[in-house]
Amino acid sequence: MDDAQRYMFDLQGYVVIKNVLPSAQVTRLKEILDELERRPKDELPPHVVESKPRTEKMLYISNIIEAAPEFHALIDVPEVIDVVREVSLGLFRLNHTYAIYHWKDAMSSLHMAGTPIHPKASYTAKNGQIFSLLTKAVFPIANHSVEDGCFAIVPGSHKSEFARPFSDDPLSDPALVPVPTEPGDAIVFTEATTHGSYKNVSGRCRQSLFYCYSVGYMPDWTKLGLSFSDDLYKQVSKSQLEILRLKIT
Ligand SMILES: O=C(O)CCC(=O)C(=O)O
Repeated sequence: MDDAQRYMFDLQGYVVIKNVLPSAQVTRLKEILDELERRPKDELPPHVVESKPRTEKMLYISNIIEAAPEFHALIDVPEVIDVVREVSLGLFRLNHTYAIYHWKDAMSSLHMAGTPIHPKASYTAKNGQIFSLLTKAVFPIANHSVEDGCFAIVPGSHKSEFARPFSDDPLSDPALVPVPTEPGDAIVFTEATTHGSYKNVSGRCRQSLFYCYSVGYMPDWTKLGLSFSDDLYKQVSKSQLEILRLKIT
């Protein structure tokens, strides 16, 4: 990270990195997401699961990385890894991945905060160093304007000393700010920050990919079926494998 990124990440809990994916790559990822959206639940590729019931507002697909080799390239986007490496003190792994489709009226509820401390998503900054137990990269693939119900965050809430006095409804929190972005950008944030989304009022489908990097010794989050298959470990490059690997030694 450069000095400005480090300052912003610590102050706000996130940074936006512009243009990390070329448009041809985004177009291809969108084609695959569109195709997956049309498939019945039981015809998804192996290891890819609709782990929350699909509603008319939202579709959540776990292990999206297993859907096609095109998703492997997002494991080690250099600008993202640069942030993740620093805020994980060099000891990190890609822990899980998923995709979310948000249709009209969809909204992601608010969750996480500096208080209470979450055992899998805490944040510390001390003596010029940052340690974030879980750090996520959001890759907007389609429609991330405020009207589309873009990602939203309460800047600084990863350091809050007081529990959030508002409900999990994003509309209830006066400190929530939208983070509109373009396909090809990345938002990298510490999971300890209170986050969710705005409401999709445009009716355009917002598509997002989430690549979630934990401290290196944290096992896969098997909740919501989030885990890597042996097949994936065989398909990725050596350096990507090093990013996926559980660092128990
Ligand atoms: O809608 C969003 O971008 C937020 C999703 C989210 O908070 C999550 O998956 O944990």
